[in-house]
Parts: sequence; structure tokens; C-alpha cells
Amino acid sequence: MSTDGKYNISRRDALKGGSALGALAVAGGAISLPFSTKVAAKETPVKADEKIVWSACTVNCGSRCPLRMHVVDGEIKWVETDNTGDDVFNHGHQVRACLRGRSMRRRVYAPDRLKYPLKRVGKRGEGKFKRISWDEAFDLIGDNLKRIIKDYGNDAVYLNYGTGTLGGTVTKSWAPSQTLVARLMNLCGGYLNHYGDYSAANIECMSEYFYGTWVDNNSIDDVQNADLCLMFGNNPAETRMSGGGQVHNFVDGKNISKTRTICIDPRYTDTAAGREDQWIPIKHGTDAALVAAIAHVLISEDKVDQDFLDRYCVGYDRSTMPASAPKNASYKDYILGTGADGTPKTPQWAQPITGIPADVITKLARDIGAAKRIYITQGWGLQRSANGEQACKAIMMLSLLRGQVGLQGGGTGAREGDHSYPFVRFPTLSNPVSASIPMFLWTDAIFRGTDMTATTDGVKGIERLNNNIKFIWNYAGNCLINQHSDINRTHEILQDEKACEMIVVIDNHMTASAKYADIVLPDCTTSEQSDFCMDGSAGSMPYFIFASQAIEPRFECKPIYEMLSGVAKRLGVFDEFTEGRTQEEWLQWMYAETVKQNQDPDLPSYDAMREQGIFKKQHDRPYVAFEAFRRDPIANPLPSPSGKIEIYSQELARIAKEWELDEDEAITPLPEYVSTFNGWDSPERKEFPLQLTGFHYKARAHSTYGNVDVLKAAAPQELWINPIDANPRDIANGDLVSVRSKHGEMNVRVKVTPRIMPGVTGLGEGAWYSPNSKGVDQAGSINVLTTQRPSPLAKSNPSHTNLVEVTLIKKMGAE
Ligand SMILES: Nc1nc2c(c(=O)[nH]1)N[C@H]1C(S)=C(S)[C@@H](COP(=O)(O)OP(=O)(O)OC[C@H]3O[C@@H](n4cnc5c(=O)[nH]c(N)nc54)[C@H](O)[C@@H]3O)O[C@H]1N2
Ligand SMILES: Nc1nc2c(c(=O)[nH]1)N[C@H]1C(S)=C(S)[C@@H](COP(=O)(O)OP(=O)(O)OC[C@H]3O[C@@H](n4cnc5c(=O)[nH]c(N)nc54)[C@H](O)[C@@H]3O)O[C@H]1N2
Ligand code: SF4
Ligand SMILES: [Mo]
Repeated sequence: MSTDGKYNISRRDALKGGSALGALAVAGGAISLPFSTKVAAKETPVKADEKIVWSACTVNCGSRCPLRMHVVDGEIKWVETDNTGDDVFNHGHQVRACLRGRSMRRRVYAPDRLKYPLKRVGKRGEGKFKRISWDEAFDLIGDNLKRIIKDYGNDAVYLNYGTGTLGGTVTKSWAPSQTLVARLMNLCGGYLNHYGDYSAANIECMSEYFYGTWVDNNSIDDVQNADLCLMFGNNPAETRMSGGGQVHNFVDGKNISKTRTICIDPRYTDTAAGREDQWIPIKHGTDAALVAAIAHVLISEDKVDQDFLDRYCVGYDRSTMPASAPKNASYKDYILGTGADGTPKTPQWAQPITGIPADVITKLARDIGAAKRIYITQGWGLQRSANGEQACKAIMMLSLLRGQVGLQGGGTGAREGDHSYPFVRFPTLSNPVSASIPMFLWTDAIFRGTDMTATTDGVKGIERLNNNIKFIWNYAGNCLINQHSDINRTHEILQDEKACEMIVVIDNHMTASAKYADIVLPDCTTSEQSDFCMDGSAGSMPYFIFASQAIEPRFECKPIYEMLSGVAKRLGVFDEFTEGRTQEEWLQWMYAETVKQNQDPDLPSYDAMREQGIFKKQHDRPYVAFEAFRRDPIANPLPSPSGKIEIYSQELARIAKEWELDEDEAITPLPEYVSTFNGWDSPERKEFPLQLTGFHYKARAHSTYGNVDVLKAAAPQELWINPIDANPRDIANGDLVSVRSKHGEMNVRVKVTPRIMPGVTGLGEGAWYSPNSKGVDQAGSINVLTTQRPSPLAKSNPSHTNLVEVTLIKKMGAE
């Protein structure tokens, strides 16, 4: 029922104002087995004065891992991970931390740790600060908040996106509405909301018009029940790295069934890496064309599940089209060329668009047509693009054409789901302000907020914004500069101190974003406080972790709860904010509520939970999404307008007519291939001939862990380029190159490799922005090259749709 730990259903519910309690784990007919975590035998510390404390890694990498801190003389000496359970697939296996979590000690003790509250003295971005006391910091924040709320209104206060400690409960940094910052602001009249997120805004938005809800998928261990597995731009070996995560389940499931696996990605990923049966390289942004051609073969060769399409869907062919739709506007018309564009979407048509030979497409379609159970999954990279809404919906069409939804071994074609464990969260109260912007447009809302409306910029909850953003809370996020697109544009916008008047950054390190703060507050790491941690992608074994305080707060760092209590005092809401509880007492409260709600005899006492560190719940079979709908679509309709899956959406047809769009943007009621800005066929390719797609890299969780030396050495920052593109540019492996786009420039080393298709380059996102005096980034920080132009429907970040040119700077590499 969930996807990313961040993307479980409780998260989606919470976005829609649901309760603090997560969704029940038993939806979709899965049965929770009584399963006791095998608690490890008490270890004998090596040294008499050594303590072993359960902690956790709570970053946003899609997983969540327990860490066992070995503490001597108040200092973490080394880090281990889960030692409960064993290696048996789907039987309480160990949740093992990856290379990043195991280097947590280096993050806690990094030289760039924030030590004291700071006030900016230079220009924003210069990184010049002076040390101030906590009292001064609280006064400055309190006074400015009061002034800005009085002069402009609560909707001038914005909580920026930040996922650095997404996996915590007290410390939870995302969704903004679930953070303690939201609790504080809600007690003072509220703040400007945002919707969507940098991860998956396009698929989330499109899902609403397709199924009427977030489209979940079967858990990845269901590959054991499938006879074909298709992975579209999905790379769990890098994006779900922990032992609790999907890559473990995928490998084990595939070992059982030997399911034929096809990876479709411009890059030969670590997930493919010998586990795949076929790699089909594809140009970025063209999956919808590939799918249309597959559909053409399936329809022509009579391989579609007509009964399923008739009973569960709207708009496949003319028989299920809504009355309001124009003639010949069904999906089948679009594919066969009997619709408006008159083009049959044959494999020959798709070949020049996708870069995939027509006979490879035909063979792929026949494999799909011959398989009974097909597990199709997609990552989010392909929808983090200029036409991402279309691409993700197109891929999900394949599961519909073959009638796979709600079946074991089948699924929806969305990102893999998980079972989850319900846990009661810190109550964050509700926001009296209803106005909401697409999260990607916050930079625009600083200087043209009052021009932003529902039809021009996707504003919700109000027709037009009343205020520009004047105050930003930036908690555990690096989107103030590093992770937001077009760093140079953001820099310009933030330079005007009369536009956004105050920026508060709460972080552990002097990040690129912290350098743009007016006030910096030094936060405790997970090792320096206690919290419950959860929401890792867990397949059929959800779990949660009791992370106990391992060491004293370093320097003058304070936990978020304490620092916001300090601000609450200045704002006159201290008693309401704390309800008289300490952080430890809130943990006890949340756990007691969880025990009360779940009535689960396996849950240990609070003290026993702290001792055992991790609680696991093993389910007896892989999660199946939309099982009840499949069983009986009349009794269990979808929340879409028709109660069915809307291949043709009347709502999208209306939006396409009413919204103001540019010429190179399209919103269509069907999942169609459309050409886009910065696309493979853009006229701008004359100047910038190569596509550049980012990817989420094992060296970091976004920018977090980006300052750890051993990780940088193990997984260096490098631009992937095919020898066919490198040779004419006289570029060899290891050389230093310049990468330029319309928006900026960087210098970075290259990896010349056939693991990326010709015409496309690739770069791990999240490197720490390090400009030289001319503003040329020296670290390979991809957002100096990306655009702030949003996707047409979701108004979200097209991070992976870029055009660049690469030129040699210096020969450095060995051939
Ligand atoms: N070009 C490009 N840009 C992208 C993406 C892409 O694919 N390409 N991906 C996008 C996606 S999917 C996402 S989710 C975003 C992620 O963007 P962010 O949510 O900004 O993620 P991070 O860069 O990890 O930043 C997290 C911050 O939290 C801090 N932090 C970590 N632990 C703690 C803690 O305990 N307390 C506090 N106070 N701070 C802490 C870290 O130091 C770091 O500064 O980036 C987006 N940006
Ligand atoms: N190690 C690590 N793990 C992470 C993160 C991290 O920063 N580091 N971030 C986490 C977060 S917040 C998120 S949102 C997820 C992100 O997870 P994803 O969005 O799935 O990850 P990406 O690496 O952006 O994209 C996945 C793959 O899509 C491919 N791709 C790009 N464009 C296209 C296309 O047009 N078509 C096809 N078929 N493939 C394409 C890329 O080459 C890449 O291999 O990962 C999570 N896991
Ligand atoms: S970075 Fe992710 S996979 Fe690695 S230890 Fe942390 S939570 Fe686990
Ligand atoms: Mo993300």
C-alpha cells in the first residue's frame, strides 16, 4: 500500500488532511502474520566503558535503517547495523544499512558541522556569518515573524521543501504539514501551503486524473509470481539500497521465479548489472512513444484484455467513451491512427523518436502479449521531466491493456508498493490558510506571487495569491539552492533582501542552502536525540526503529523540538506548542497511542522497544494494489468521477481547454506522446546537442552525506558519456570537461562508458554546489544546468530534461 517510505498511503492521506494515524496495514487482503523479531543476544562490549546504542539513518533515500552506535567516552567510535533476524527471504530478514549510513560517524563529526546559531553579515550566498546566542536568534525570528504576519498576513510565510530527516517522527521534516514547524505556525495563524514534491509530482498529479487516487503497485517481491518483469527507468539497486529495501526483495524474488527481466533506461544501471535479461536503452522523454508502439502491436495482434478494459476502464475504445468526448477520441483511435492526428503509432513510427529499432519494439510487444502475469514497474526519473505526466500514465497503460491490475504477479505499472505499519505521529494541527502553490514555483512566488492564479500557475485553495513570500522556514532541506532547479536564477531572486525578507535555515552542516540564510540554527543529528524512525520501503516486512540518544548534543546544537519551543515562547504559544511534555514524553505518548490503536500483541513495552531497537512485521505474501477493486468494481469503486480507471479523462479535457499554456506544452485527456521543451527534437539541440538526465546516486542521499570523504572516493562525481559522443570531442575517460546549458556551466570529470546510450549524458544529482569566482560550478552540481520552467499540468520540476554541450578542458585520464 505504500511506495517509498515517503510515499506510503498514510503520507498521501496526510497530504489531503488525513489523521495523524497511518493507514491500516491490512488493506488489499494481505494478512499480517504474528512474527516476533528475533532479538539479538546481548552483546558483550569490547571495552568495559563501551555502550551500544540503537540509532538510525533517517535521510530521504527511500529506505530507513537501524544503526548500532558503539560509544566510548561519549564519542561514537564505530557504527554497525541490524543484527536481529537472519538472511531468509521474507522471514524477518536483517535491515542492513548501506555504505552511507555506515559512515554516519563522519557526518556527525564532520568539520563543517554547524556549531552555534549564526546571523548573516555578508550577502546571501557569500557564507559570511557572525555567532549569536540562542536568545538573540529566538528574538530575531520571533520579532520578524510577528512583523511579517502583521504587515502582510500568514500566507506570506512559507515552509520550504526539505526531506533531510524524513524518517523521524519528532524530527520529521516532510511533508511540511507534518513537521513541528507546521505545528508552531498553525498555532500562530498558519502559513502558505505547497502541494506536490520534487520526487514524484508529475505521477502524483496524473494519478488523480487516472485512478482518482495515488496509483500504488504490488510490492516488488511479487516478481516471484510473474513470468515477465519490465522496469522502466527503475533502479532500486541504487535508490532502495538498504537490506529492508526493494533491491533485496527483488533479487530474492527473482531467484525463486527466474522471471525474465527487461530494463528500459538510457543508462545500464546497477539494477541491471547482470541481473537483467535485456537492456533496452531509450532516449530520455520518449517512453510514451515506445508504449504507444507496443500498444499498436498488442491491438493489431489481438492481445489486449478486452473484458478487463470494458469492465474496469473508461475510454479504451468507442464503447466506453464519455458522452461529452469528441468523436474518434478513444485510446484505440489514437493508437491505430483513426483519431485526430491520423498517425498509426507503429514500431516504425516510434523508432526515430525513441532510438529503439522497430524489430526490438515488436519483439518486446510480443513478449508482453505472450506473458500471463507481468510485473511492470517504473521509477520516478522518467516523470521528473518536461512531459512526465504523459510518460508515467502511458507506462501504466500496459498493465491495463493486459488486464494485470489487482492480480498477484501483475500490478499497475506504477512504482512498487509496500506493506506499511501504522504508527501514530506527532499531532501538527491544521492550517487555517487554504492557499497552496505547486512546490516547484516557490521562487516565482517570491517576486510574482500576487500574479499567480489557478489557471496560470496551478494555485489551489484561492483564485490568486494575496501575497508574495516574505519569510521562509527551511528545515532539513537543501532546496533553497542546491536541490532546486536553475541555481543561478534562484541566486538572483534571493539576492533581493526586500523581496523575501527573512530566511531561517535549520541544518546540521554549512550547506549551500545554509549560506543563503539570514539566520542559521544548528540542529542535533539523530545520534544526539531520541526519536522513532520509520517509513522505509520495506516490501512485505514493514518495521520501525527506536533510535535512542547515543551522544550529547555537539557544541551548542539543540533538537528541533527545543529550538521551536524557544520560538513558541517569543510568539506566546509555548504552552500550546509543548502541551507540557518533553521530547521523551512525546515519544511515550506516540508509542502509547500506537499500542492503543493497533491492539497488536506483538508490540513490546516502551522500554523493551528501546532495548530491542527495531520492530518488524512480516506479511505472508506480497502486497497487491487495488485487489478489492479488481474483485468487485461495483462494491469497491475507485474515487475517480466514473469510479473506474479513466484512460480518457473528461477533467483533463476541460483543463486542456481552460488553462493558459505555451505552444510547446500539451495537456491531453489520453496518455499521448508529445514533444516538449528541451526535448530530443528541440531546435535548441543545434547549440546544445546532448540530452542530460540526472540520476539518484549511491554516493549520497541527494546532497546529504555529500561531505563524506570516503564516499566521494568510493563513488566519484562524474558525467557519463558514450564513446560515440566522447570521441569526436577528443574526450577520454577521466578527463576534465565543461558542461554548459542555457542556464549555467560546470566543470566535472567524465566517465566514458557504453553504459549510457549515444546522444544522452548522465550525472548524479546532489553534489555540493561550489562556484568559482565566475560562477562556474566545480563540483558537478547538476542544478546549475537545469531549468525552472515547470511541467505543464503538475507545474513541477523537469529535473532530468536538459540539453547540454560538453567540451574538453583538460586531458587527465588514462585511456
Ligand atoms: N536536478 C535534480 N534536482 C533534484 C532531483 C533530481 O533528480 N535532479 N531530485 C529531487 C528530489 S526527488 C528530492 S526528494 C529533492 C531532495 O532535496 P532535499 O530535501 O533538499 O534533500 P537533501 O539534499 O538531502 O537535503 C537535506 C538537508 O537536510 C539536512 N539534514 C540531514 N539530516 C538532518 C537533521 O537531522 N536535521 C536537520 N536540521 N537537517 C538535516 C542535510 O544536511 C541537507 O542539507 O531534490 C530534488 N532535486
Ligand atoms: N542512493 C540514493 N537513493 C535514493 C535517493 C538518493 O538521492 N540517493 N533519493 C531518493 C528519492 S527522494 C527519490 S525521489 C528516489 C528517486 O528515484 P528515481 O526517480 O526512480 O531515480 P532516478 O535515478 O532519478 O531515475 C531512475 C532511472 O530513470 C532513468 N531515466 C531517466 N530518464 C528516463 C526516461 O526518460 N525514460 C526511462 N525509461 N528512464 C529514464 C535514469 O537513468 C535512472 O536510472 O530515489 C530515492 N533513493
Ligand atoms: S542512506 Fe538509506 S539505505 Fe543507506 S543507511 Fe541511510 S536509510 Fe539506509
Ligand atoms: Mo525525492
